[in-house]
Amino acid sequence: MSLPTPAVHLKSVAEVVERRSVGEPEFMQAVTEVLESLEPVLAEHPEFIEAGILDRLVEPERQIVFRVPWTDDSNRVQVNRGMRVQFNSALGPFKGGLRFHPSVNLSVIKFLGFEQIFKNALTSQRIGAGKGGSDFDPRGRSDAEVMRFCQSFMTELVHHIGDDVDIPAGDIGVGAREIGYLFGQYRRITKRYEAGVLTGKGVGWGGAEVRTEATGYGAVFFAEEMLVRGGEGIEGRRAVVSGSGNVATYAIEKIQQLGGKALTASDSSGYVIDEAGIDLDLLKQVKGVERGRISEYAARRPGARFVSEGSVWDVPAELAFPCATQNELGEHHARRLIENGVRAVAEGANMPTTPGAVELFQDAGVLFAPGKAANAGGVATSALEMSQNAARSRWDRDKSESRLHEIMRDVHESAYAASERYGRPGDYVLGANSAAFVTVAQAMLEQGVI
Ligand code: NDP
Ligand code: 2IT
Repeated sequence: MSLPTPAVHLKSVAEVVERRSVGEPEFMQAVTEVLESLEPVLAEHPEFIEAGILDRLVEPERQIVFRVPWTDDSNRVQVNRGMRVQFNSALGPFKGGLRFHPSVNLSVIKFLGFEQIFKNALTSQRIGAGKGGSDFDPRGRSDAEVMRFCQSFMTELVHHIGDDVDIPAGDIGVGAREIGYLFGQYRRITKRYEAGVLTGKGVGWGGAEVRTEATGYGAVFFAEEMLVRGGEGIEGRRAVVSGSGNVATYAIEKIQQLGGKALTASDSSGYVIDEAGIDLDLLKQVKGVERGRISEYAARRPGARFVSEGSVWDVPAELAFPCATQNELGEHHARRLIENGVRAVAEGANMPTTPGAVELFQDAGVLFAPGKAANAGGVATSALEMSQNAARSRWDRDKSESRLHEIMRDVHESAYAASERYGRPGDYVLGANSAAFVTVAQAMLEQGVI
């Protein structure tokens, strides 16, 4: 029997995913973007077509959806939906974050889980891929409510995770506080101090140094690598950053440490522009400690302005770091950034740039780093946390950050090398997708049809 050509094969995989993904636009978007990169890879590796690698890769190994009942501070019963999508474990146990946000549904978690396969492969850390979360909205909830929610969520999730099985971590709405409550409940139910079952733990009880900072720092390291190839750098450059959570905060910190000027931060209510450069202590206080709105930053900072209309992408800058959420940077934003002379865009968030906007950047010669490469520093440092937990050891800050830096250099190098190999040097979308795919596909091939 003759094999279909790569183009025919890719089309048939896309058709199956489309048929199975009714009502899952984010998942379809993430799959389509990857499939569009793979024709030259399949031309080189017909054995991947023969083994049905892609047919299997687009279907999660397992999906768990469950009820999360809890009582609020007024003693009213609340019910949320919890889920965990265990997407692929060819390279190691399932690994990926948990997102608590009202917009969470299966399409969002599947897109994130699918992206995670490629991201985790790029880190070379021997981790498979999963993602989970809930439509629970932590905003405005007391610590006690968040704790009860996390305990209820873990009471079901405990059956599906383990340090060799599936290792969740944070994402939107899930940080050190939530990981602490989740770990406490896991420990209580299992009667085991299985430190490596969750990452992003407090540094005093098993968390890795620099895990909190790793995603944002890593995205800036990746941007620096792209710029340095062309004899440029971060120093002296104006940068726009969206978001004001974990990733955005530490992207801003690293931009400043490298001599750049981060001018903006945002949340779902609007953005602030601060021509003097964002005051990080104030940002951390307002968003991290007080869990307030970004407008409060401008209210307390002379010279800064809060803008509720438009977006950070209206602000002229040479570097752009989307660090909030998916599809937050569309074509009209891309045009504006290009008109204003943007040189590099690195995705701290997952899939923040729409496909049309990516194309505009690439056509305009703007360096563009997709999230699965640029934000891989977070999960890579999670894997370092797992190794430290397994060895009952603890690395200091310097070692942790230099290892992160090294990993981001390697991720950049392998994405660049694959972009050259498959004919479009500097196309990091092609490079990241193809390098990661070859790694996962080879492992799946060698492990048989499962
Ligand atoms: P946080 O919850 O710490 O911060 C999220 C930020 O994005 C907040 O400023 C939030 O604003 C804003 N935001 C969230 N949803 C929306 C929305 N629908 N519209 C507008 N703004 C929104 O999350 P993280 O910083 O951890 O995550 C940010 C992005 O980075 C996500 O795409 C995540 O998947 C990705 N990522 C995170 C990693 C990590 O280690 N944490 C690793 C790799 C990627 P508001 O306060 O108003 O809700
Ligand atoms: O999207 C991501 O890579 C994360 N939210 C981090 C996952 C992890 O396991 O550290």
